[in-house]
Amino acid sequence: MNYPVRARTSFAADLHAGLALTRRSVSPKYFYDDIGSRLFEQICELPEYYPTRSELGLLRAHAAEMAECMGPRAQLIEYGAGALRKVRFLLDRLESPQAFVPLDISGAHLLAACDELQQDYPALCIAPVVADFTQPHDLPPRPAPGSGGRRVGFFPGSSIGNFTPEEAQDFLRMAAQELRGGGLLIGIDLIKDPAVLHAAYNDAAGVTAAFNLNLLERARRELGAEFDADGFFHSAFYNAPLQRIEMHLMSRRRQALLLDGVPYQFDAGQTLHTENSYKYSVAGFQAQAARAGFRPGPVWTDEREWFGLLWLQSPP
Ligand code: AVJ
Repeated sequence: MNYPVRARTSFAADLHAGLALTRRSVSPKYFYDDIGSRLFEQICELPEYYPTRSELGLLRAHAAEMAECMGPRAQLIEYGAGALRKVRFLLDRLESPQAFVPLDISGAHLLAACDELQQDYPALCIAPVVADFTQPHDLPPRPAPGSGGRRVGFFPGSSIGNFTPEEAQDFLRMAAQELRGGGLLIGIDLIKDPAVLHAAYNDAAGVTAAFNLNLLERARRELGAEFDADGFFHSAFYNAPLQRIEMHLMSRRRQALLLDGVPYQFDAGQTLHTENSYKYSVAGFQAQAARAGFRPGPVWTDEREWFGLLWLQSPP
């Protein structure tokens, strides 16, 4: 795709490229500047947003069984580390882990979270890697064959839901290779009543709307984008055939958004697609993981079967 302005950042470049598409879209990774990250933390506390609470409940209740799957002396890799809150449930149950290796694209946040974790786990060897885990990345060497430990992965939060089925397959293939001889514990949001999904992404307090709209506000702050503050609104709905929540920023009227002097015309009702959040069935996800080389193992779900944590074994 060709656009007339030399972009200053990948955000600028990706936003230009996404705005030039017939179906305008931008990656949800651009939600997470400081303000967006704080808004996401607030989303996790919302009464309507069940995934975080459901997953924490599963970890609280079953971390010992999950740690059992991972085995003694594990080298634990976490994909997309965030605040490192959830992994504590595993660390509390793992038998003599060799190392904890959190991967995250945001170096400052990752290192701050590691400092905090180290204070509570002084004996733990923490080896953070600043990297985009969807791209080729370095890891510390695998546990030595005689050490009795395996390399295992943790990918909580149903973050895989942001990936298209093709991207999810690429990630699972990469992980199955990287974790061969060990396995992966992964959180997925399950298919459920669309009314429950709708409420989770259209909360009454409007935090998800603010989170979505922050993407444009960020473009204004960082890139000097020009548009009417009230010209766009939050739109989130369940696309049942594609089994995903879609979030969009919808234009209220015919207007132009100006980025680096380039006018992008929006008609009334036209949208910028900002996020997909795919929902899975346990069996459907296990089948996809099997195609990537994993052997499905134990599954933990809450009573309502709204969220799942799945153990996927990766053969040597
Ligand atoms: C962080 C991708 C798991 O898809 O539910 C929450 C992000 N977007 N509310 C999700 C999100 C709107 C979240 N993930």
